[in-house]
Amino acid sequence: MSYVDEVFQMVVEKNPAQPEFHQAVKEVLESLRVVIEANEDAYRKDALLERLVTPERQLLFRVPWVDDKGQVQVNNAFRVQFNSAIGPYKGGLRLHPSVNLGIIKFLGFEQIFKNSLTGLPIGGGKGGSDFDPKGKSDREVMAFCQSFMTELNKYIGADTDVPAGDIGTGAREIGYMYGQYKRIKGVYEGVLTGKGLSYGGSLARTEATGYGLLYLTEEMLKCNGHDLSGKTVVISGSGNVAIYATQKAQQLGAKVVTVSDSTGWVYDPEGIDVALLKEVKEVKRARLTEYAAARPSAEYHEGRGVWSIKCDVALPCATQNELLLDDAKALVANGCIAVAEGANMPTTIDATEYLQANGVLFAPGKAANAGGVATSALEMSQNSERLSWTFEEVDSKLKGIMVNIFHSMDDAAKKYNMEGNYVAGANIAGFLKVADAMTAQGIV
Ligand code: NDP
Ligand code: 2IT
Repeated sequence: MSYVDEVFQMVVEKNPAQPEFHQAVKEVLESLRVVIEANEDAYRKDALLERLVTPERQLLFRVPWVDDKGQVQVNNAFRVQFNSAIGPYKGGLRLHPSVNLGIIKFLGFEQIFKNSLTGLPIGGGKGGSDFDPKGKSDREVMAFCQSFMTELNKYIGADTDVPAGDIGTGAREIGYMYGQYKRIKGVYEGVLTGKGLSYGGSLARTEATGYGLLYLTEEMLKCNGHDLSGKTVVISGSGNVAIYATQKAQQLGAKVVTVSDSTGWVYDPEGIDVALLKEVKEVKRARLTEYAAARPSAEYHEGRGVWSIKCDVALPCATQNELLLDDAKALVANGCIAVAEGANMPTTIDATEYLQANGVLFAPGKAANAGGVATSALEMSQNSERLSWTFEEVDSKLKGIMVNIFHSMDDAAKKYNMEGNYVAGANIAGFLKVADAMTAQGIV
C-alpha cells in the first residue's frame, strides 16, 4: 500500500466518528500524492505524514456557567494545537452547537496549510465549544466567555497560541475573553486577534476574510481572462465573511443577489443592500426574514437554495459541506465560471471534483479565505511593535498577500503538471514549507 493510503487508513482507524476530519485529511493527502511519492523513503523514515495528521496537543475541558434563571449550564470546549513548525498556533474559536472534537480537528488541520500559504510565521490550531450564543443575553454570553477563558488561559499566550474569531465568535465574544485573560494573567498582550480597535485590534481585520476572498477571486478571474466587474455573484451565509464579501464584490463592480442563514435564504435581484444586511445581522442579530420584510425587491425562501440561482461566480461563506454534488450540477448547468470558498470546506469532495471536471475555476478555502488569519498575523505584528497601522496600509498588505497566495497555488499546480488545479496547488504549496520546517527541526 502506498504511504499516503497507509496514513489515511491510520487516520480513519485512530479517529473514529470524525467524518469531517477524515474528509479534510483525504483531500490534502490525495493532492500531495505526487510530492510524497517523490520523497517517499525520507518522509516515511521520519514518519512525517503521521506527525502531520496527529495534533501536537488536544485540550478538552468543561465550561460551567450560570444562565439568567440561575441554572448552571455545562458546555464542552476544545483547543487543538495542531502544528507549530512555522510559528505559534493560530486559528479561531468556533461557538456553535454542532462543535465536537472532529470538527475542531478538521478546522485545525486546514489551518496548518492555510497559515503556511499566507507566507507569515503562524502555525495551525483551532478551538471552540458547543455553546450557542444565539438567543443568549449579553450577560450569559459574558458568563460563558469568562468561564471558557478561565481554563483556556493556561494554554495560550502571545508567543505560544493566539486564538481569534470564527462562527459565533465575533467582536463581543473576543472582548469578554480578552478582559478575562488580562484579569487572570495580569498582562496586556496580543493573545487574541480580532480585538476591538480601542484595545489593540487592527483596522481591516473585521473586513479581512471577505475582502481577501474577493481579492483572490479577482486575481483568479483576471489570470484566466475574465473580469469580476459586471458579474452576477451568489453568496451563502450572512455572517462576518458573507457580509464583507458582499461589500467588496459590489465595490469591484459585481452584483450579489443572494445571502442565507441557517433557516433560509434571500434572493434580491436588484443586489443585496449591505447597509440593511449589517443592520439586521450585526446590530439586531435577527433573521433574514427581517431583511426581506424591509426590502421590496427581495424574496425570502425557507431552507437552502442559493446555488439554484443563475450566476457567474459562487462564494460559499457559511459552513462546511453546504455545497453538494447536486448544487455543483446546478451551478454548472447555469453557466457558473468560478467558485471560491469563503467558508472552511464548504464544498464536498464529489462536488469539487464535478466543478473542476466541468471547467469551473475553483479556489479552495485554505487559500481563498486566508485573508482573515493573514490580517490576524498583521494584528500580532502591530501588537508586538505597539503601533497601529492605517486601514489603507493593512488593506494593501492584505491584497498583496491574497495575490501572492493565488500565484503560489497556481505556480505549484503548474510545477507538478496539474495546471489550473488550485486544490492541489494550495495543498502542495502549503505543505512544502511546513514539511521543510518539520524536517529541519528533527523528530519533535
Ligand atoms: P458567523 O458566525 O459570522 O456567520 C456564519 C453564517 O453562516 C451565519 O449566516 C450562519 O447562519 C451561517 N451558518 C452557520 N452554521 C450554519 C449551518 N450549520 N447551516 C447553515 N448556515 C449556517 O461566522 P463567519 O462568517 O465568521 O464564518 C463563516 C465561515 O467562514 C466558517 O466556515 C468559518 O470557519 C469561515 N472563516 C471565517 C473566518 C473569519 O475571519 N471569521 C476566516 C476564515 C474562514 P445563522 O446566523 O442562522 O447561524
Ligand atoms: O478559519 C480561519 O482562518 C479563522 N477563523 C480566522 C483565524 C484567525 O486566527 O484569524
